[in-house]
Amino acid sequence: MVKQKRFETEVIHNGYDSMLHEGSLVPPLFQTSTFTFPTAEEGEKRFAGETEGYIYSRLGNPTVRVLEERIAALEKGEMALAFGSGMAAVSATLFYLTKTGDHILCSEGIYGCTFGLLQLMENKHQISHDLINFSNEETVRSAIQDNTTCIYIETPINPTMKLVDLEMIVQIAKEKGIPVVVDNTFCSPYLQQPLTLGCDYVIHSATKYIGGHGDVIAGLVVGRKEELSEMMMTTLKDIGGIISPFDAWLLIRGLKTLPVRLDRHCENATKIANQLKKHPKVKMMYFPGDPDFPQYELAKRQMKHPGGMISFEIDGTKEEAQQFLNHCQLIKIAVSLGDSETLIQHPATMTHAVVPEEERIKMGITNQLIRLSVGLEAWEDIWEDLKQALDQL
Ligand code: LCS
Repeated sequence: MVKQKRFETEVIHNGYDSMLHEGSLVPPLFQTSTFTFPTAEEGEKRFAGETEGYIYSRLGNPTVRVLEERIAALEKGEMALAFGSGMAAVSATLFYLTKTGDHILCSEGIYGCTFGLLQLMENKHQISHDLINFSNEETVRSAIQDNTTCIYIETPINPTMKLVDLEMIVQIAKEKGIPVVVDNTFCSPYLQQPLTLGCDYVIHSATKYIGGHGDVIAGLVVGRKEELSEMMMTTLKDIGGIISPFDAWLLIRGLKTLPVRLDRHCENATKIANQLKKHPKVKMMYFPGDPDFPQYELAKRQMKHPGGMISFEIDGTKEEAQQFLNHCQLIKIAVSLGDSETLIQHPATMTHAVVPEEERIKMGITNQLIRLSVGLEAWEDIWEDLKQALDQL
């Protein structure tokens, strides 16, 4: 068995041998929908699973395979599957783990479209869910029902940055035999590896830090071979939310610089947070690297660095929050995150607009809350832009 190298080496080399591909340094882009068989008998054998080999790109593609092997190694999982979006990965996993009559236990605070998906599953397929605060062990235990077949967690939670103690949840879940799914989008495997703590599935919107350049929409799921092989032949193959080979190729390129980029994202975010915190127009700030952050100790234990995302409440109305965004010049008003460009958005009217107001406020998403994805520009330039926009309020 080949010994795994360090993370910074694996992001560049894992899962690819140039000598098997004419010496091409970079994994080739197999931009093909189908694969030819030398004979009809060989075609029969491939469909029967008796010989190895590609059939059709919805069932597997060599460029996509490099990405899947690499991300599986980085998350310390046995196998990974790539999808055409983060939501395709979320929905394929949740539909794989549930059937009509089952129940999903979720963190109170979840990406808006995941919330929408849970509503759809409840309304159309009678798969119920509860959104609960995972900070208290007793609350978690008492929320588990006989029909709970999945615990679904974001940490840090989009956009409130609240953390969930994964070790604590895994302990309860193991006692009850319930699989734990973690959406690791905000961290990427560089900052947090939930499978090493005993979680069962990791999901990524690879659109964010893994791609890192704002030019791909994609998703990933990592877990054990037995379950992921089943997912591959059901909720991936037959629902069909596959990634395109070109997008997989872009993600392989993006991954190579993931640790270098994230180091800078985290460094910039820490410097920006230190400034934001002191500004009189900033009422509350949520950043896991801030020593006053309520879960600072958990962040230090669970995450390698605090991440590149900051949320804060301005002292003002919803209209003033929107004006503040309009005053930003260098910083772009846009959803998504993890790009080179610093992005700012208003969760109540953008990423989480689909969440009913009462539920949204319970999650901590007020009309004053702003979410900042700190980019790779000089931090002084980012801060100067934020400051001039805040000063105008
Ligand atoms: N999970 C999390 C935590 C996310 O933030 C997103 C997208 C998804 C899953 C879905 O991934 P996608 O299908 O977009 O690749 N989050 C977005 C956000 O906060 N702003 O724009 C999209």
